Amino acid sequence: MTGKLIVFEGTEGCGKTTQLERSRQWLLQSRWLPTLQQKGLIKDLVLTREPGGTQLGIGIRQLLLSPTKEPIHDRAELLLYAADRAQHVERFLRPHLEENHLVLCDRYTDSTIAYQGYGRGLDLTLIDQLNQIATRDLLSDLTIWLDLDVETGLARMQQRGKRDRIEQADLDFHQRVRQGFAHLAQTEPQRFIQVDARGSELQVAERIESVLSHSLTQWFNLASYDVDS
Ligand code: T5A
Repeated sequence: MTGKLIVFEGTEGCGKTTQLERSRQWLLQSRWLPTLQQKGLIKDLVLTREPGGTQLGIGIRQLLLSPTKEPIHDRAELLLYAADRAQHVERFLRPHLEENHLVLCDRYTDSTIAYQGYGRGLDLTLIDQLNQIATRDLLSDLTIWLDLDVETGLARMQQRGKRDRIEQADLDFHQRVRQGFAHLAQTEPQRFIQVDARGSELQVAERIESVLSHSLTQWFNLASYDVDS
């Protein structure tokens, strides 16, 4: 696999979708992407998300996030996220990574550990096994965890309007999810990087850019003067 998979994670309203788009713009404008392309290291940049990165996934996303009359059982929820991921890995992620793409993805396996594992309390070993089945061991190369207190994030979502089924869960649930991400940052500090998501969009973007520059330089063995930023 020659491309790189960069994932953005965090609790509700932490700003991942906003920052994913800002990172895309920065990679283009800072000349990181053109430089990597000129050197034949990367073919192109693509953006995607979970759930909902494929046609099948769009349907699954609807099932998962729309408020329902019949409560969705926690194990059914877990399996729906796994089904979305299996399709996404085989139909989108692997093909793009095999063709040398830089892939920016809004959520991936760590969300299942945090939400279904820490949030819902499902067995973490079972979740690891399911993630392995769904991904055939495709891990992210880098995960950027935008860490924000859950009250601020939920208030942002409230301001934006109607909240989806998972956002409607109680505050304790979201606190446990944040603890799940904190645990991942402690246990996998090379792959799972905590970024302070407080402050303005610009301030957060600059923190992310510094993490991205560091990883890209390492992966592609570049010196800073190689990139005309
Ligand atoms: N899920 C997902 C699981 O339970 N298990 C899994 O395995 C997976 C893959 C997915 C849901 O599914 C769950 C997690 C989620 O509940 P989603 O689309 O990822 O759904 O849902 P959200 O996390 O809710 O994503 P959103 O796009 O809705 O929110 P973001 O990405 O956190 O935040 P963003 O960028 O949209 O910003 C939210 C608001 O804040 C403002 C923005 O303008 C926007 O209004 N904002 C800021 N305001 C002030 N200062 C800043 N720095 C700001 N940055 C953004």
